[in-house]
Amino acid sequence: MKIGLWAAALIWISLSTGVADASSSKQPTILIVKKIPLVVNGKKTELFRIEQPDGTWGYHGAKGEEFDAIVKNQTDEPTVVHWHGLILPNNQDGTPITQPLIMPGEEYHYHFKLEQSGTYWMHSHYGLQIQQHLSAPFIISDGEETKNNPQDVTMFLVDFSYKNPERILKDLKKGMKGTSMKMPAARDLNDVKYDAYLTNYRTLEDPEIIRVTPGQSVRLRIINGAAATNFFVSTGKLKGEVIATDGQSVTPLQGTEFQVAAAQRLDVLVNIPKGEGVYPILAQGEGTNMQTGLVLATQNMQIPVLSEKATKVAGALNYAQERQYKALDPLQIKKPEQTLSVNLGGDMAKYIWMINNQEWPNVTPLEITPNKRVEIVFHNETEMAHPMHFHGHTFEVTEIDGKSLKDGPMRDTVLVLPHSTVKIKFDAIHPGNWFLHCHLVYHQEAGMMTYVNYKGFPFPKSLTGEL
Ligand SMILES: [Cu+2]
Repeated sequence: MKIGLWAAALIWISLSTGVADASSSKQPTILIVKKIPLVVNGKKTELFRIEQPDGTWGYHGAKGEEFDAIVKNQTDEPTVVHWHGLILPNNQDGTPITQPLIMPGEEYHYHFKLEQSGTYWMHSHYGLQIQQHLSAPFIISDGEETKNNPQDVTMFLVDFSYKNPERILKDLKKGMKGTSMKMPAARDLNDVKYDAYLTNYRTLEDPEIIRVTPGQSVRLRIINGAAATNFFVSTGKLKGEVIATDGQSVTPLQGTEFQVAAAQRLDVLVNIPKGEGVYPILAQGEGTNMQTGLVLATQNMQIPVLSEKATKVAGALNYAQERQYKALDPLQIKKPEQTLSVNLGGDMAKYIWMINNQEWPNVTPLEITPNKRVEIVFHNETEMAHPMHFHGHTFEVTEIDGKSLKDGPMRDTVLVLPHSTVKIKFDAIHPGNWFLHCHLVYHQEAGMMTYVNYKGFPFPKSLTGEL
């Protein structure tokens, strides 16, 4: 009897440690923020990188899983890492209004459930660090991908300058327009004259080569992580099919050239034809002849020399594609119960950018009522396009310049062209204080940022002086 109890106790102990092991065996993922040396077109430089201890760049998870990660700041600057496009509790958003900064040598623990699937990204929400690649992919699978088993290829686009970003901003404020001395043109596509564009940290001089199989399909997860550049992405000889905008499924839209504004993502399916072949996927900055990209190639193909200069200068992004996207899972039909006006203004000569005539951080938050259908009307009074990002929500693009879209795309970042009006709607079901800002980092830093406060939710401590 005694032995029996003893044995039972042993069994119970081993069972309970077993259970304890199971729950604690999944250690938090470590995401290290560090600086890495890099050679861009023959010249040494340094950029940030976010990677796991085994070198995995960014994060790959599955819908429904817990994201449990410790961000370790191994740089000599404060930072804070934002999970762009994710639905999450407000205190997990990774911004200076939702948490303290992560100081050099310190770490911060994030923990939330992955509610969505699709292509997202992470990036610094502090200063101009996004210009120096403090960013990485955040890919969430939903299990459906395996159906047709497309090969997954991430294409992370950034703009690059050897110049320090603080210097770039100073020069912009002096009216120097990047490295050239010309005065601002009436309508401007680019504030900054970049030295290169990178795809997955590489230029076209030494692009990433992805080996593909004839007859196989490839899912390009295109992430525009640029600080201040909108891109046209060309699939060249391959017919492409957009299947998601900002991680949200759309009715497949076919084409070979796709627009992707700063901070937006596009998932594009391409089919590799039978037989051997080389298929460069190129991204050209609007208003420039500069391009970047990667190369899909079958096993035995040699890679041709690719030029960083396109044959002609690209024009400006427009609404042609935006009007065609149809969300597969739009919001339920409901009249807006609250409408917010968001006027985008500024003074190009002084390089001041504003929302409703206010410059961050001197802003009155936009207040919304919980559980209401909310509409935001963006009106751009300036000569530049602004990719407007709203944190912690996905919204439906419902109207462009007075023309309504039926089942418009679901997004977290919408491009608002000069002198145009764009309407979006969403359900106010994620209480908190959520940033709303232009994703061109120099506009954001020069004032074009505010936040949305859910009525009754305490204001950010970092703004009320309590932190
Ligand atoms: Cu802007």
